[in-house]
Amino acid sequence: MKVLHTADIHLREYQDERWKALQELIEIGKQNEVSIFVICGDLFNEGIDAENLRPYIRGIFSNTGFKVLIIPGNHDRDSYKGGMYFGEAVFILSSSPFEYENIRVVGMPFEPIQGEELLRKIRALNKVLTGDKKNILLCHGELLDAFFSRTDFGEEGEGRYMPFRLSYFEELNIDYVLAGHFHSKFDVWRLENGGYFVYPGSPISITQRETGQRKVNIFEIGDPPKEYALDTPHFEKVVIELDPFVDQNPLEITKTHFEKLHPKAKAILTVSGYINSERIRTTETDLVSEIEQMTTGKCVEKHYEFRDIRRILEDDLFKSFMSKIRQAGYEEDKIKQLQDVAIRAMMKVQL
Ligand SMILES: [Mn+2]
Repeated sequence: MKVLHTADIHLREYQDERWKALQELIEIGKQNEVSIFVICGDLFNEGIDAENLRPYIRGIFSNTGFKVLIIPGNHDRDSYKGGMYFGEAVFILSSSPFEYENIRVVGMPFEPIQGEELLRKIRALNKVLTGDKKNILLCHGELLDAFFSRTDFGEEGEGRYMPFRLSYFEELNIDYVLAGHFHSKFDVWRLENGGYFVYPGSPISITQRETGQRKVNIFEIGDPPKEYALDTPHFEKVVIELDPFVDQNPLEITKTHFEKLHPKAKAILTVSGYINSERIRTTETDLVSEIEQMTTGKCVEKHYEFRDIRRILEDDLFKSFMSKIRQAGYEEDKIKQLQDVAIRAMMKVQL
């Protein structure tokens, strides 16, 4: 039996990029013939979004061939109150178990609790999680064992969100802890009893901090969690360091970088290093406008940090320094390093 596990989608509007990402996940679930489709919190960005989207949600979660299990996250914990109906195949999970063939799934909806109180809540699941089935726990919060910053969880504010440790699950008869709240990337830990703790990362970039191709977890019950790469919109850092001694044109170098970019990726572009305008016959201004033209619509942010150091490179003092370095027979790496030091020193004096 196969499970698709996704984290924070933060839906806001019908038919926007995030909505389309959810549709794509549903298609992937169908193609992979999963039996269970799990959303570990923050399906909605806010309560009001759930209110507006609920009728459409019923539609896309119908006739899929799989059950949809959802737990509330810190952003959408109010979205499910009052017996809201999300469709006949959709189950909003809490500590009462959802049983299906040889698996049992329980959920820990987000609550602002921590420490002893949280630990007691987890340990109490012991009564439910008996060894006759494969046990899965869904949760939404911060894993303290990992050295993440708060921004990895897509949160700006202070305070901890349902912080747990791997050791909290030690005495549980648990095979998989499927988690949400962590946006950055797919990551897996082993539990002491042999089970797995998994964050799949957000299936679409929510903020510019979530860079790289997005993933979900699609796994066979009994097997390890497995990342599945998505073709959803995401941000990608593109860092280009220009070397004034390399023959390739900076524009060509930039082009090569952008050809490698995923079609759904938006770049956070940084162009640093140095150019020799004399040699490439392009000024700083012209190069920037050429890059702008070539990357139209492909960047969300651009940082132009490169500098034209033609004057330094043409300077007799610099030239004689470099020829001495070359004569000394250093390794190529060392030459580059010394050259960089010389350029920096001369920039301080000249510019
Ligand atoms: Mn979130």
